[in-house]
Amino acid sequence: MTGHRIVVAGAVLDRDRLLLAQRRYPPDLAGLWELPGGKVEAGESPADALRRELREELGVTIAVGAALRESVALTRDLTLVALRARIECGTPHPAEHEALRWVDAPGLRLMHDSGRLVPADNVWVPELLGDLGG
Ligand code: 9L3
Ligand code: MG
Repeated sequence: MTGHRIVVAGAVLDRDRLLLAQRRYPPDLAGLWELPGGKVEAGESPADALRRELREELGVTIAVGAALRESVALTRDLTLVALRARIECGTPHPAEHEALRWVDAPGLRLMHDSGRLVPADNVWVPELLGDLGG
């Protein structure tokens, strides 16, 4: 487990909508849409890391909720997890992403079916569609 890192992503939900963010890097992911987030630092819980990342990336304060069921092995020593979140304070603006977009269930299905999501994030789509009532 030495050197194992967790990447945490936020399923930011507002009623029947989910927030997606368009990546700028690396080149193979640029232009694709993701649940925003980043790497958990030493001494942080995944929830702490998500609060920090979404403050840095979107300028919002969030309340963290339940984890999504699936996790994804990105590499041998990098695991991706997702936590539900709700914005408590602020309006999201893309400090590090190309753009942000709120999608409802049909919008999320369209993004998935047209291959516009970051591949790792596809695993969460069925559960998120359930959350969005779709
Ligand atoms: N990643 C995949 N899906 C996501 C997030 C937030 C991150 N929803 C992958 C992309 C990078 C790695 O995790 O390979 C680290 O993410 P970041 O720190 O570049 O956002
Ligand atoms: Mg990030």
